[in-house]
Amino acid sequence: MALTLYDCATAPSPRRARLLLAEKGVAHETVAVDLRQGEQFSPAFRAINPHCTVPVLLADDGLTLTDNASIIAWVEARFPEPALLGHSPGDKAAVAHWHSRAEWEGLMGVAEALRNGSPAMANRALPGPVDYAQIPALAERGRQRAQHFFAALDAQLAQQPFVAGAAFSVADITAVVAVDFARAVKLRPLDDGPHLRQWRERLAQRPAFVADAALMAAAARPAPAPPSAGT
Ligand SMILES: N[C@@H](CCC(=O)N[C@@H](CS)C(=O)NCC(=O)O)C(=O)O
Repeated sequence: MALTLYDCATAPSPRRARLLLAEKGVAHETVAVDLRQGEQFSPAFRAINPHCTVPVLLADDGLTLTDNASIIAWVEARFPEPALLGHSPGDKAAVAHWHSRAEWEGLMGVAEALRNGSPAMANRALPGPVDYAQIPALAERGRQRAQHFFAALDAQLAQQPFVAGAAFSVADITAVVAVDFARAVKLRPLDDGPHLRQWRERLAQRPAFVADAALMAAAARPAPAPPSAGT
């Protein structure tokens, strides 16, 4: 089965799907969607995902998954090992709890702060095909929610090596995406969280994260200048 991930190397949500596929070792093609140029609103992309967001995962049998929730559920069912949603009932519950918090308090807190505070996101307070006006008070509330989550995460990581227990899971993926995304609103959770910092350093050594860091660094580099005549 051939899979295609619609991705954007500079955005947090598709990074979750990218890390999931890399941790599972699932081969796939990648199509880059340039969110800064508004490619998500093009007729061609709307035909794939009318919600105008990435990630999207397509399979050549016609399966189209247009958000992380469905991508995670399908990838775990189709490629069960390594299990990233937990093995035992207790593990699954712990992963569900921390994954939901990482998404809702961490990632959404940072997104709320950025999307309601950045002049570049005026009228784009929520992703998707509908424009929503910013609510400036949500920018500060989002920062507070994210900060409280990062403090809780640091306390959690003082007890165990990974966010939801002894094993790496999707909770680690979403939590680390939130931690790294916090830079966008000038939060530095690693400075105040020694356990968070050690966990982040351990994750950085995983092959999936090494590859991902290289990809993001390449995306952040300015495009090389075209060769000038005579050189
Ligand atoms: N619920 C979606 C959210 C996806 C999402 O918000 N993606 C952002 C990138 S981080 C996007 O596509 N934004 C397009 C826009 O802002 O117009 C998921 O997690 O899959």
